[in-house]
Amino acid sequence: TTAQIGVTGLAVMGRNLARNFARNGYTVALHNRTAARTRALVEEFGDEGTFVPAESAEEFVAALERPRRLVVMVKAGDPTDAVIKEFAPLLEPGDMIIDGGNAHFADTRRRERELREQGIHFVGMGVSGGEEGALNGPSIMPGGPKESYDSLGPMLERISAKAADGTPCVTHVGPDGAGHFVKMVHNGIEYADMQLIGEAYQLLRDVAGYSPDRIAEIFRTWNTGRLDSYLIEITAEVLSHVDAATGRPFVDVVVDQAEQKGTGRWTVQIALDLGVPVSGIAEAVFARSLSGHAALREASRSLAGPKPSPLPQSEAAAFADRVEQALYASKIVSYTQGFHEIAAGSEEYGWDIDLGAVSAIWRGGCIIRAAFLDRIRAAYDARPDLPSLLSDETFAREIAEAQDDWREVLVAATRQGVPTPGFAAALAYYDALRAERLPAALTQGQRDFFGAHTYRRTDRDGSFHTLWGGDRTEETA
Ligand code: NBP
Repeated sequence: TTAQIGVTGLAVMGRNLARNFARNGYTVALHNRTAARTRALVEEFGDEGTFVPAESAEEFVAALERPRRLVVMVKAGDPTDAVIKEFAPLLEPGDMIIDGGNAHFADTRRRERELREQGIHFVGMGVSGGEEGALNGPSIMPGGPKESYDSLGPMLERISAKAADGTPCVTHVGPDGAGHFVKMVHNGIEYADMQLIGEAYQLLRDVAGYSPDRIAEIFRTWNTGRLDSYLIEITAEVLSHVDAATGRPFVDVVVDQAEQKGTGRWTVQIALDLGVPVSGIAEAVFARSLSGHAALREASRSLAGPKPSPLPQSEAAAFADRVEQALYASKIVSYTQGFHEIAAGSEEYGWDIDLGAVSAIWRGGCIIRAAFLDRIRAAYDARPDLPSLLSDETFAREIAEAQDDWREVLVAATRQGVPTPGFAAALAYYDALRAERLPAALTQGQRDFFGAHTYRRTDRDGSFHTLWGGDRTEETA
């Protein structure tokens, strides 16, 4: 039997992706460094479709129809290079290596360049949706040579998630590292979404004085409105879960130190390199790292703060409505920042990424899937050169309607000492963009004072320097 596609790396993601291909009628070659995993897959799920298990790399490659489509689902980093090194010599021009791991896009660019010399098409493919998505339909973000998408695309469209309107959640994102870049920013936005939800929860708990169970109900209600999304839905599930061992709310027995695997951090690192302000995403990454500094937090516990004073219950419901406004407005800002980063990456690397298409493929399958993404797509469809999501009339109007509540929520948070770095960073970004004048003018003056770095004037062209140490006359630089 010849297989239409092969998957090497059969841990949770690879195994489920292989099953997804097989369930959709494709013959799937299977390979894993440790052959026991390959055998286990066939034993457990062999009846789901047609699998061709292979023990050696040679056997695996020989099982694939040409041009070969070889999906790599191993741990990102050195293992990916090891696998490429093992398989590339066995492949022929026109064959494809499809890396579905969470690779750094710079690694993908390097690998694509190296393999291109050999005529091998390297497709860096972002996959989102976790193990459940891999099995039942993920959101897929493939990059690499456009021609590889001609034969690979239809297969990915079959196995991908479908948006509510039936469109497959996959598109050719752009050349070389474009797919992994977009997956990276997806994860950065996911961090921000989760942080904002976390802050909303904490405010409802500490300021509104609600129990986790009551907050779960509020999230369920929100999930029927404009915040309708996978993350809001699972938040309600987690908050209403009761720990079997203690009978307490599950959220109260979990250690409050958040972990991370690195894609959020990359989003911020790359944003710094590109000079894109992603302050909301950065605060989300920092909030996770702060939570993990156990000793520092322990040592800081006695620092002064306001006395806890939850609102009278008669005011709690109105406050919850305000939190919804703050959450929604902050979410618009996070996505504005994330899409700005994608636009900047696309510009820097010449990827020509269609931002509307990116929002469209995030509507289903992935962790940030949400009704909201339809609106973003509509905004970019209406105006592909939209300089910022905040310049879209609908989003601008919604924020205008939310902003009083957003500010009130931050006032309450500040007064009661509830940390809300995500809400606050989002509002500061919004206000900075709105500002007629920024203190950056003063910064320029300081820089010119201590370093003769020069400044520009509002009333004339050119660069200027003031003789600060002398008679303070101005000269043209
Ligand atoms: P892991 O990231 O845990 O990787 C385990 C797999 O890598 C096994 O098949 C293992 O083979 C193989 N492997 C390693 Br480790 N080193 C190898 C080497 N030197 N040569 C060959 N194979 C090697 O698996 P996962 O959680 O299924 O994730 C797979 C990829 O998908 C990762 O890049 C991950 O970042 C990405 N991803 C994961 C999720 C998720 O929700 N988990 C979501 C989206 C993307 P062995 O069996 O012989 O040890």
